[in-house]
Amino acid sequence: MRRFLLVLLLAPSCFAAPVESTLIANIPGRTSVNLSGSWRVIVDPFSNGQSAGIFRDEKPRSKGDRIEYSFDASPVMSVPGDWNTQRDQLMFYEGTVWYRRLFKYQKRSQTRAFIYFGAVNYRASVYLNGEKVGEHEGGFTAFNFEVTSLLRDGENSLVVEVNDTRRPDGVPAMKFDWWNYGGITRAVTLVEVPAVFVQDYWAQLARGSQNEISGWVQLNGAQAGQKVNFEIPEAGVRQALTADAAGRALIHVTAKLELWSPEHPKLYDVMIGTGEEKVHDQIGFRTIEVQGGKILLNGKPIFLRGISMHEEAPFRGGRAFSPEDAQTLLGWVKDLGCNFVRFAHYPHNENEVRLADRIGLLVWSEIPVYWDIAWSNPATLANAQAELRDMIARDHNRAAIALWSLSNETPVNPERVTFLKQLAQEARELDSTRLITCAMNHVDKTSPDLRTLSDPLGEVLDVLGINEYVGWYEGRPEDADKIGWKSVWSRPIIVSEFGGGASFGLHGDADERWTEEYQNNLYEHQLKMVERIPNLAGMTPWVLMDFRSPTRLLPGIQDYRNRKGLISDRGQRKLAFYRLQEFYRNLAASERASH
Ligand code: GCB
Repeated sequence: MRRFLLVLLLAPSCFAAPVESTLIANIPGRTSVNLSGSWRVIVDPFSNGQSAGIFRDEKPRSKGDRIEYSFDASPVMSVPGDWNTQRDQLMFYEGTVWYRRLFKYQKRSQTRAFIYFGAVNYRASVYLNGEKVGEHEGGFTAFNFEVTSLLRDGENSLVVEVNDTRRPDGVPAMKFDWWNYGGITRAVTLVEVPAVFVQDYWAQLARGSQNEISGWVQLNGAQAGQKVNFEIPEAGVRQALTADAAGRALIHVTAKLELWSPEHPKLYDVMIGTGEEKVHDQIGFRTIEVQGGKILLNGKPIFLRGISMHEEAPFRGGRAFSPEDAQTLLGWVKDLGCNFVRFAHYPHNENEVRLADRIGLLVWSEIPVYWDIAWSNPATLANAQAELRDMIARDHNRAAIALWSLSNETPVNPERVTFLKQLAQEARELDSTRLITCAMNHVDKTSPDLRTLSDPLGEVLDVLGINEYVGWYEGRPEDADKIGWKSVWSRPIIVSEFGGGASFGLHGDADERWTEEYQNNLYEHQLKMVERIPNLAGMTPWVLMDFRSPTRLLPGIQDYRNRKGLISDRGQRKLAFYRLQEFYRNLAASERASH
């Protein structure tokens, strides 16, 4: 009894211990059945479906049977896709929606099957043929469950209960400046693998080296001694590896490689295979490190010409998920003259990250530890740890990813510092090759014209992100001319946000809020100020495109949209777009001239 009590008392810290990711890497490179398309949905505002047994997906067997739901008689919705923008009535809806997809399957011996979800916002409970398969919390990370033994020959019913109610212990919690798009927002896939399969792998340059690839392959279902091949044919790499009892085989190989960079986004075809399976991926190799106040890419200082963006679809609105959405959004980023993009404020879909790899954009990827969350709650920490782990697990082979960001604009208090320090340590344990950052917004106003960054969090970060809104939330754009900046940490700084709102097509004087001229003038003054920040290594102004937010209430101007976009949600470019474009193009030209 005593021992039991002790276990209970210790439970919170046990709960917070990191757990290995179970994600299957590289879904695009696997044999799979796409379960996207039309799903039947039942909107369940009072979450009555559990007691009604909706997950069983039953039909009355006789005319006297009482079954108070019917998927067959319910309307359909597209998956992937949020529910808010698929039905007018659901624009402001937060709650439960049940989804069902029927699919045919033919079982084969020696084949295992997993259901993989790109993302479901925010909680998902998954059932196959009436049996519970698993649960997941967190709206922007992928997850998978093995369903081999639950699959039937013939028709199968996959039911997902989705709930996007905001929660005080959630990540993010109760308040955030973006739309709480609910639903199965990324693709659903039935992945087929052999009994022993390549679950994950890691192949990147060892920290500080330009020719040593180090990493591992993680097999699932393997015995010690299982052979795995690791090949990069174009670089002449061919290694036969042997897995240990945990199914892990270590990669360590030297090769002469063309290094990946935004100007030369070289990707190699990499093959990882056992006798039964060959997994192909396209991987780039580069180093990213910090030296004093500089960020070095492949050993040379780089200035990160960036922009922040949400994962919101241009033109049609709603969550972006498709390769076409990614093409449009990142096409604009490229056109702006960027070599860098901040995926705010949560891990974006894999199409975006893979496209960044192909077209040469370095990426800041972030977990939604945003504003205030329950810093002292062990369950919240465990959830943030899981989101961090799964963000890293999905994208750790992408050369584009330069920075993992742990948080955005969090209040300075001891519980928050403890929480984020723990995440920083874990991020480093999970990935020693990338830089760790946070977007911070607390500065000491030592004198009216001097801002000092002294947030204690700075101590554990490689790169300091600063969000500042001089000229918008604070004073007038001209105030930027006299403001100087200091940091107590001699680390590279990225101005991770600055900006101001403008309604596309609204013109007026430069001192008239909401006009394109005001926004343009703000960029004019901000660009001069940020250049004076010591150790400035890059910037990602706020924000590429106008986006929906429930906190933006001004009729006629905002209409529930944050208007700080350089481009409207209809794709129209505002004056400030051209101002920043000119600034970035000049910067790039002078860098080329000095090389
Ligand atoms: C911020 C937040 C961002 C908001 C932005 C704004 O500081 O990081 O999520 O959308 O300001 O527009 O106020």
